[in-house]
Amino acid sequence: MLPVIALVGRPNVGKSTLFNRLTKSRDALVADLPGLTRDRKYGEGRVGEKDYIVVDTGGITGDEKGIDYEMARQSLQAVDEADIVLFLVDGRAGLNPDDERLADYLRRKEKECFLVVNKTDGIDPDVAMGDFHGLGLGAPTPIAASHGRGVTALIEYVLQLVPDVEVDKALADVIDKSVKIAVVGRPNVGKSTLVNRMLGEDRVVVFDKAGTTRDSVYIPYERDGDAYTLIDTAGIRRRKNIKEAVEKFSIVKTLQAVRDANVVVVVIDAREGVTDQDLSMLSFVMDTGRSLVISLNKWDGMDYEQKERVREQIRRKLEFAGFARMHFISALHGSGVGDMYGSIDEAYQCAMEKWSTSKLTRLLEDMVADHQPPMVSGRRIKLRYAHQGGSNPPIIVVHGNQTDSLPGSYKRYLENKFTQVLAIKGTPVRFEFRTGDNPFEGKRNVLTPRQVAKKERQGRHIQDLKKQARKKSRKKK
Ligand SMILES: Nc1nc2c(ncn2[C@@H]2O[C@H](COP(=O)(O)OP(=O)(O)OP(=O)(O)O)[C@@H](O)[C@H]2O)c(=O)[nH]1
Ligand SMILES: [Mg+2]
Repeated sequence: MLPVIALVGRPNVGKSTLFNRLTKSRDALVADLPGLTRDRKYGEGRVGEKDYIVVDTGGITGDEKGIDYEMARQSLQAVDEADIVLFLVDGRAGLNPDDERLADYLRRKEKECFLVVNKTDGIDPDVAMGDFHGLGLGAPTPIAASHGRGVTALIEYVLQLVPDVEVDKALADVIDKSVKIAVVGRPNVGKSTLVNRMLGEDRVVVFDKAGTTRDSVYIPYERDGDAYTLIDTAGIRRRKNIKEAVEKFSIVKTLQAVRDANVVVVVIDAREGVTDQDLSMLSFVMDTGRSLVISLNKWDGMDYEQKERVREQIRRKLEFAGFARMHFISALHGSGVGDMYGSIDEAYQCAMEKWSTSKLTRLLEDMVADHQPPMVSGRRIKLRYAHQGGSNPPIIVVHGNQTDSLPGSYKRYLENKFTQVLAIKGTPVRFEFRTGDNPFEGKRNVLTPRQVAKKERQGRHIQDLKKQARKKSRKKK
């Protein structure tokens, strides 16, 4: 599970600058997810081999009232979800009463909290930090977020303090061998009800101490002899508590669960229709490349017109997730829930499938024979072979010449054809087009004097042959 680092501090101290720097090395997976105000941003970062989630929060003073109070509360919630809090202050502005108020708040939290003095570029760090020792949060660390100075060392240091999650070896083994399913969706779409339905009466609990991995609950079980693990993001632990349990929505848990899963079930409340938040959840899952099953819940008790309206919405809005199977279910009554397993299994198989290079290359050759790639400045684009570059999601790498010039329409032709012929369903497929290293590229062939002489001789010889041929044909006439 990824450690979570939250950035907090009063306005303008450089939190977003630091956030951007930390997520820069990756495609910033900036999640615009349900429950997210404009003021919290989640991204993934990496130092060395270590991945982490970083949360940017809106600046707070600790003295907010009214609407501002609500916003501040949201920022502070990020603190609760984090493993590590970086409390940023401005080394140029010096100590500020707001800093003191926030420090006070953070001191009372039992969190690993680090005091970070930003904007120390071009000033004496010791002088800049002098003010802040008194905040009672330990020795400050100087950085310059906008220049990246001190940033990597800081992150490496704090990450190493996050204790490795203690996972029972036996449990980890069981989970590893199973199909990991995350059930996600915005609040109140019925995730907990669905999770319990999916577990069902006839499940075999294969591990008694289920759910020991920090916040999210991992429930390994067997169904018809197949091994699954449900990653529960809704925070429901025991069956009997279901009724009282208030679903606690957590973006961090959602991000972590999606990342850990093989197959993600996105639950949408059919009665509410397909909302923007559902769409951002879907595109987030698609960005991670996980397999996807879409479940439209609360399908029971909807009248014909309502159902038609939702169907129409789906056609319009969910086209971009067309690779995913869709299920109309009632988690409450259980209708349609069992059928989801067929799609989950299929999506998992397809995501994990291995294809040989010879098979993929043969398919590529067939496709090229059916429909040639276009010419580019007088030369035909050549596609030579294809190989598999990864799974979950499957990656198909097509090698050739001038692949940079392949038009989008031709790429789509290949992508659709591969997906169709390999019968891939339920998982996105990634395609890469690479121009092979041509060992002669960029090197002018410089001939040695002997080669030049030889070439001339050959040239003369060819001229002679041509002359003779012309003479012959004249004689014939
Ligand atoms: N000189 C210097 N300026 C910086 C540094 N980091 C950030 N800044 C500047 O400080 C200003 C505020 O930076 P932001 O990253 O937007 O601050 P923030 O904490 O996200 O602000 P809010 O979101 O409003 O709370 C910008 O003009 C940045 O360019 C730094 O290391 N050195
Ligand atoms: Mg900001």
